[in-house]
Amino acid sequence: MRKQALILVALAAAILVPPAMAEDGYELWLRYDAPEAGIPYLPADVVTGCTAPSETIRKSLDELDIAFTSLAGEKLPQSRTAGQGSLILASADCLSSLPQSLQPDVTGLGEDGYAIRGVSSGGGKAILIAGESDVGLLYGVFDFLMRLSRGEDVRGLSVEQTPAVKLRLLNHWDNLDRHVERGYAGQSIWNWHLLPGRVDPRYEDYAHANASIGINGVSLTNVNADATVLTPQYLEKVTALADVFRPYGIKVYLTARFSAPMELGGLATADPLDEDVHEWWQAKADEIYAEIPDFGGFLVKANSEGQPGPQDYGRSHAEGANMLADALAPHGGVVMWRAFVYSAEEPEDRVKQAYTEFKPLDGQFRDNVIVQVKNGPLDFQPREPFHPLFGAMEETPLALELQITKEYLGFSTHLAYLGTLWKEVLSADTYAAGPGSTVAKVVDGELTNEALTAMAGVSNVGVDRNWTGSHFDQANWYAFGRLAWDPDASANAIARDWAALTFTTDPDVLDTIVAMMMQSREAVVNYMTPLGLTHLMGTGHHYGPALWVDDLDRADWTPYYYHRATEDAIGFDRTETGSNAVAQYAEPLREKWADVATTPDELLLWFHRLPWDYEMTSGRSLWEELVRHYDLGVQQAEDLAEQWQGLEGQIDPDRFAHVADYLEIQKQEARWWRDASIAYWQSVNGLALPEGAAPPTHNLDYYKSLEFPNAPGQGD
Ligand code: GCV
Repeated sequence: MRKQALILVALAAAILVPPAMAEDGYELWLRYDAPEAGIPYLPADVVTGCTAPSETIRKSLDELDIAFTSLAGEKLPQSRTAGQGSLILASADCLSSLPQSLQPDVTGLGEDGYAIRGVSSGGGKAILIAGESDVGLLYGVFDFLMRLSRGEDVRGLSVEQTPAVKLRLLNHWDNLDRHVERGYAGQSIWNWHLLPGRVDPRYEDYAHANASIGINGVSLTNVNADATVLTPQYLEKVTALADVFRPYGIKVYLTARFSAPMELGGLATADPLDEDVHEWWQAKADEIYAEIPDFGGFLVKANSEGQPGPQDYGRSHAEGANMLADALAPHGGVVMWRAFVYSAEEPEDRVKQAYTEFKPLDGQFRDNVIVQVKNGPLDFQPREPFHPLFGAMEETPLALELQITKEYLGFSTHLAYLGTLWKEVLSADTYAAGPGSTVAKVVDGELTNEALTAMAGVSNVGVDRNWTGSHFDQANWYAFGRLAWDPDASANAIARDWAALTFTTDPDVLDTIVAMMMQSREAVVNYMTPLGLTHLMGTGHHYGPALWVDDLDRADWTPYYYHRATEDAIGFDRTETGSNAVAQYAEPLREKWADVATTPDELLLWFHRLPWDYEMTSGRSLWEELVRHYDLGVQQAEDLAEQWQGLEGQIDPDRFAHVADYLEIQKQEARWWRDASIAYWQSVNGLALPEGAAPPTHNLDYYKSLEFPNAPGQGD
C-alpha cells in the first residue's frame, strides 16, 4: 500500500513539475547563465538616484532582476541609501536622491555613453554605473551584467564607453505580407495584420536584445518599398511598435517609396521640385511626428533595381534626398539615402556606377541627409574591395551598410562569422587623407569631421524560435551591434564574448568555437568565390553555384558578366585597359591594384583578367591555385563539422544537434560549390585537373539541371 502511494506521489510529481526547458536559442546572448566558476561578485543591493524612475530606468532595474535571478538565484534587494557593496545607478535625470558625495559627474559621457567604476560608499566599496542619459545607463547595466555573466571580476572595473557612431540601425527588408527579402529565419516578426490590437511580447524581447548591444534604430520595412506603410492605417501599427521600442532607446525609421505622393496622394507627379509634392511629404512628416515624436526618419532606395526616384523626373539623387530632408528637418529626422544604384541600361562597369553618380553630388546634400553605402561596390559578396565612395566624399556624411543576413554567404545554414569580413572593411585604408584614413574613420566621422554618423545592418531576424535561423547567425547580429558601437573592437574578442554568453564560459570549448568562427568566412570565400571571383550564385534566389549563366535580360545579373571566363583567360579587367575602376581609389591603392604583381591574391580576378597559366606568387598556375582554394574551402568546411563534433556533451543537446545538422549541410554544399565550379571551368578552359585533385562528383549537366524554385528569401 505504502509502495503504491509512493508511486502515485511520484507520478503526480512527474505530471505537475514541468521538465526543465531545453535551450532553444530564444534567449540569445542574454541567457545570464552563471559562469563555470560562479559569479565573482554579488552586489549587496541596488540603489538608484531617481525619485521618479523613467521607463528606461525601470527597464534597467528589471534587467538586474532578470539577470540576478538567473545568475545568483535571487533578485538584488533595492535600497534607498547606498552602502558598502551597493550597485548604484545614476544618470543626469536620476541623481537627486543620492548623497552629494556619490553624485557622479556624468557630463562628457555623450548621449549614449556610460561609465562603470568602483566608488567608496558606506565605509567600503560600491560599484557605480552612470550614464549621461537614461539610455546610456541602460547600456551600462547591460555591459555590467554581460561581464558578470562571462565570469569577469567586475570589482576593479573602470570603464568609460561612448559609441563611435551615432545612429546604429538594423534595416529590415520585411514586406507588409511578412515575406522577408533575403530572410532565412522564417517570416517577418512584424505581424502587421494584427497590429496594433495585438502587440506580440516578442517585439519587446527584440528591442531588449538590440539595446543590449547598443542598437538605437530600426528601419521596419523593405527598401523595395511599399507606400502602404505610410497610410494612416499602417502608421497606427508603426506607432505601436515605436511605443514598445522607446524605453529601450530605439527609434523607428520607415522606407519611403519615392512615388508615394502619386500612389497615396493622387498627385500627377512625384517630382521632388514640384511644390505639391513637397507639401505632400511635409504633411506626411507632420502626421508621423504627431504620433511618433521621436520618429527617426526615412531610408530610401531610389532609381535602383526598378524603384522610383528623382531621376524619373530628370532630378539628381541630391534633389530627391533634400526634398525629403526638408520635410523631416523641422522634427529633427534624417534621410538615409542609399548609394546602391546601378542601371540596366548603363554600359559602365556596374561596380563603378555608384561612385560616378554620387561623387559629383558631394556637398550638395542637406545636413540631415546621410548617404548609405554598402561595404563593397557590388553587393555584399563573400569578398569585395571596400566601396570607393569611402574617402571620396569630403563634404557628405556616409553611413556604412552591412548585410547581417547572409544572402551570398550560404543563407542561414552555412557558418560564416561576419565579424572578420566587417573588420576587413573597417580597417581598410582608403588613403583619402594619407595613410591611416581607414573606412572606420570615415564612418565614425573622424576623417571629415562629420557629426552625423551611422552604420546599418540588414537584419537576419525572423520568427524562427532562435531568431536568426541558425544559432551561429546570432553572432552576426551581436557583432554588428558591437562594431557599430566600436569599429575598432576586435572580431576575435567579439566572437569570444558572444560564445561565452551564448554557449559556455569553459575556456577550452571557447577556444574551439572562436577558432571555428574566425576561419569560417574565409572557408566560404574559398569554396564559393576564391581569388577575387564574385557573384557566381544562382539567379534570383542566389542559392548555390550557377557560374554558367550568361543569358539574362540584365547582363550585370549574370555570373558570366563578372568572371568573363574563356578558353584563354578569366577575370574582369578593371585597370586602364579595361573598365578602369581602379581609378576610383586614391593613390597608392590605385597603382597597387592596377598592377597585377602588387594586387593581393584575394582580389586578383576582381581587378585583372589573366591567362589560366598565369604564374602566381606561390609558383602554381592560376588554374592550379584556383583548384587548391576550392579544395581548401571544402577541407575547412569539413574541419568545422569535425571541430563541432568534438564538443559533443559540452553544449546542450538541442543546440548541439541543430548546429551539427547545419554544419553537415554546409559540408555538402561546399563540395557542391567546388565540384560545380571546377566542372564549369574545365568545360571552358579544357584543362586537366592538377595532380591529386579529385574529379567533380557529377558532370556539368547535372549541376546545371538543379533548380530551386522555392529557395527562401527571394525578391519580387
Ligand atoms: C532589397 C541585392 C539583393 C536585393 C536587395 C538589393 C538592395 O540586389 O539581391 O534583394 O533589395 O540588393 O540592397 O537594395
